[in-house]
Amino acid sequence: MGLETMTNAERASLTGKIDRITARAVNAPIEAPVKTASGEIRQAPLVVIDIDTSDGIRGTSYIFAYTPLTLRALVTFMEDLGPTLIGEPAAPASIYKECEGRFRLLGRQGVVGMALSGIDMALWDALAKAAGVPLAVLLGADIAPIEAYDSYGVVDPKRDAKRLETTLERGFGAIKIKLGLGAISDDVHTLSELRQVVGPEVRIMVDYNQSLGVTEALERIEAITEFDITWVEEPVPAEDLTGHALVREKSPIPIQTGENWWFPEGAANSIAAGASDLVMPDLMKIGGVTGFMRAAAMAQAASLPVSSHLFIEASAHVLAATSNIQYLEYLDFAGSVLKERMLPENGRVIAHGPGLGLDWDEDALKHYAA
Ligand code: SMN
Ligand code: MG
Repeated sequence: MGLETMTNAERASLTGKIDRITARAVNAPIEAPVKTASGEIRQAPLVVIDIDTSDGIRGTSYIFAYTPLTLRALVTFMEDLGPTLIGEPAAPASIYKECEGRFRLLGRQGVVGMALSGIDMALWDALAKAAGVPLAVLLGADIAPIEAYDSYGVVDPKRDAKRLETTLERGFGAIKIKLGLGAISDDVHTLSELRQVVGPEVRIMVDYNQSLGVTEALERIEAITEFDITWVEEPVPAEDLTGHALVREKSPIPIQTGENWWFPEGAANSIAAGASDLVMPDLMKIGGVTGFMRAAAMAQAASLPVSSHLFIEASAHVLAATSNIQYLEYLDFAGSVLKERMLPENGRVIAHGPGLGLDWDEDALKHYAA
């Protein structure tokens, strides 16, 4: 059937139309709590999204709710939004554009943006499955190993020695830890011990999770510079772009931000403000695969290396299709409810498919249902 004989709906999508959108809430266990200067994550409240299309394809994704308190809101919103999309072509860029218009007055931050990003990821999963390829291949990329860093919360190098040993055995060449919970002397002590455990070659990144003001951030950065730190992440509140830029201006260590950008517009504002040296969009806040690829293009144009945030499976696909990449953040939140956890090989991860490569363990999803 040639293009001229297709109806608009057929032309718009490889997978037919959206037949059904379902959302399931789970509280998935994680390997270890993630303690940060701005709160602690002890489990992974997730919403698993399934989109069934008229061509019999099921696209699936998940979003991370941060706290169980948002699970019901996310599921309810998706249960109300889903029926309004039934019959639309299962075409992610078109749905992205349509929902941009629909939520223009409300704005797409928070629950709305999280849900729309999850729907986008599930639609791209469906599209790649329809083409019978991993998403990275559909995005035009060759599947190659991507360097990852092992992402921790607040660490006590002595108490966590076993875990750190496993990190090194898995071949990670980089580790991220959280700082800022205690005094500057605590940051220095932690890094001094960590450097002794991992040695001089392993790269160390630190994440203050938005907990500081500009002055204190610069004081803490000065105190930790001796430990050869690869980046300082979100030293000040995410939305304080001026504050990020002021720290960046004086910091001898590169500043990293992006996990809290909402949609490509958030990326554009941060890049325009010169807020950071490095960027790490979060697939769930940046607008899914569609939003990530657009934000990554902006970063490349501004010569800012791109890393990912959470969502290790989908991030492996979008980073494979991004030119100026730095690291995939290895912090596995969905592994306990997947048939197979995505594991690193020699400190690298490889995207697998078809689609995003998410194969749910239905028994585990039922067991951990919220
Ligand atoms: C982080 C944020 C939210 C949940 C877990 C971890 C952290 C990171 O900011 O960069 O990993
Ligand atoms: Mg962070």
